[in-house]
Amino acid sequence: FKVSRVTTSPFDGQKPGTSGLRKKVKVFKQQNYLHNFVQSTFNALSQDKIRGMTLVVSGDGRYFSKDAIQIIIKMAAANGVRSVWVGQNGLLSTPAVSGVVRERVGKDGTKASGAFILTASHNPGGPNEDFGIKYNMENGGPAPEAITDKIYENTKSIKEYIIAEDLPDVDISAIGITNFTGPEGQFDVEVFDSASDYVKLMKSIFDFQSIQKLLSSPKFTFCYDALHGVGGAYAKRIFVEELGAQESSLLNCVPKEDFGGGHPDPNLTYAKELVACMGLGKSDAKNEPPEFGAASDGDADRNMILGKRFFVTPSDSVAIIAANAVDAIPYFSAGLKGVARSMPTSAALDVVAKHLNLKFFEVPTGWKFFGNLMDAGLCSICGEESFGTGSDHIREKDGIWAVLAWLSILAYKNKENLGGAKLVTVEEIVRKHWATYGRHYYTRYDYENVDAGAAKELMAYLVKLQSSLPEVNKIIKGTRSDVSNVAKADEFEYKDPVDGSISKHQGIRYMFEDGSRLVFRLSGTGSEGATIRVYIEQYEKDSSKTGRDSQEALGPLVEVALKLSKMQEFTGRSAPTVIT
Ligand code: VG1
Ligand code: CO
Repeated sequence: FKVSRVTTSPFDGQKPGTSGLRKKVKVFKQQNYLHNFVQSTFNALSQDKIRGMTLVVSGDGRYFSKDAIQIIIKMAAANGVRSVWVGQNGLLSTPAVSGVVRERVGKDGTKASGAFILTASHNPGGPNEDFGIKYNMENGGPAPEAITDKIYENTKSIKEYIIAEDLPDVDISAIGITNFTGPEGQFDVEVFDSASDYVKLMKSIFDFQSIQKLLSSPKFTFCYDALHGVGGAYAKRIFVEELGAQESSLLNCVPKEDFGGGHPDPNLTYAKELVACMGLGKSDAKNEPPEFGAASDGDADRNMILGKRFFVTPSDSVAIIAANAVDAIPYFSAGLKGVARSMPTSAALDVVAKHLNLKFFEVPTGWKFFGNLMDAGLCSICGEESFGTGSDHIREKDGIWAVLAWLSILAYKNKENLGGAKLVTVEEIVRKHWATYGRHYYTRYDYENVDAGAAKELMAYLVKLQSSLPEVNKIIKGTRSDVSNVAKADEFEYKDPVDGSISKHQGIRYMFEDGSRLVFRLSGTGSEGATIRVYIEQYEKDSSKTGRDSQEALGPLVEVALKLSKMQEFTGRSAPTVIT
């Protein structure tokens, strides 16, 4: 093949957000739009990193992925990459990509040193929906801000990109290696099975035998919903073939380019089928719901955990996994190095860390901040309130890992019960956890697609208000006398304990005297308008009061949050679009 230089000019707004660049497919389909971003990424990495490297390119299989993969292969060839690794049909979950970068050994002992992940995660897919792309580094984790800032700078001044235009399209549906020769020598594309490496990794972490005993026991019933995301490419292999679950326990496990027209976000609003199957919400299910249910998002890095008629908040989930990991999961049997959560995530994990005397970190939203801690051996388990849970086995959050972690805990607690005794349920595990550690009532209100200007004004108003506590407390007392005073407020700023880098403007926090918290931030993953997120949290230590309905318990704080932020005045919205 030849290398062609193509003249181009910059596009506005190619700034990677919380997790890469996400835009409408129509935007990505503009001539040179994807090319500019890919070249800007190559230019942000050092030349000697790219020359001869092995690059992973795959994603959740959403609409436009196949075209994008061919474009990136041609650009990689021209930029001096030695090999491109592609999951069959372009499918690799985000956690699987991270695992492949870290663990997979190719022919002649080659290892990958970077990846383009093609996904807009939980955002819908299809010709009128979203596409996304992000770059991960040689540790398997998302590029740090220093790199994403550089990429963005490059997109603003790009004048040309290079591409092997005459390279034929590679058949990514067939496993195998295709060789090419370019001006600088060999280039090849290897298509490999999307699941094998990931399955192997999971088997090295969990005790599959004990999970298998649980899953194949007639007393235990199970349901997993991939929401037509890439999780489906792993579910059958892991849950059915390896662990003996019934095939009928898998819902929506055929990956689709448009996720069946749905919103592949595993929460109580969007995972409707699973929610009904588990007997939650307005369900008229005739059958007895399964003991355990779970869902993952488009790229299978998020998870939702449900018990029979019972929802486990993601903030509780990570705390409960951390509290039980050493006993229930072989990978952690030597102990945890530390735990971490994102700032808006509830403090349930903090309490566990304190009890177990573990190192603890609070980082800004987005997985990239956990990676440094893990690379430095400071953190084993971490999570976010946004249905993200994971560990240092990779450098991304991991939906199926979280499901296996819960199954491990259930298997451990029920070791003796599979014969005759009643099974310990998900709900009982959670309630017992609350009784031991106290409960963090938690909810998040999302105001999606609000006017970007109005959202900015609201945030600016809150930043200003935050600096005057007497003013804040006057508003609170005028709204609800039963809500305690704010003791401290700030705009969250993070100093990475490993490399000392500083991330500013990471959300506004109001911390109350009784341990309650209100957090406001703008989403960095949307593709249109702005999304305001309000995070509401209240701690209850008294074990006689940990059984209340969460929305009811949080009612007064919610009222205060809306009043403090003048939500309706700024946005015109009287209600959020999604509550989780
Ligand atoms: C959201 C979540 C954040 C998560 C990010 C990526 O970001 O709040 O916790 O890490 O999505 O998840 P934001 O900026 O919109 O609040 V995923 O599954 O979209 O890669
Ligand atoms: Co995701």
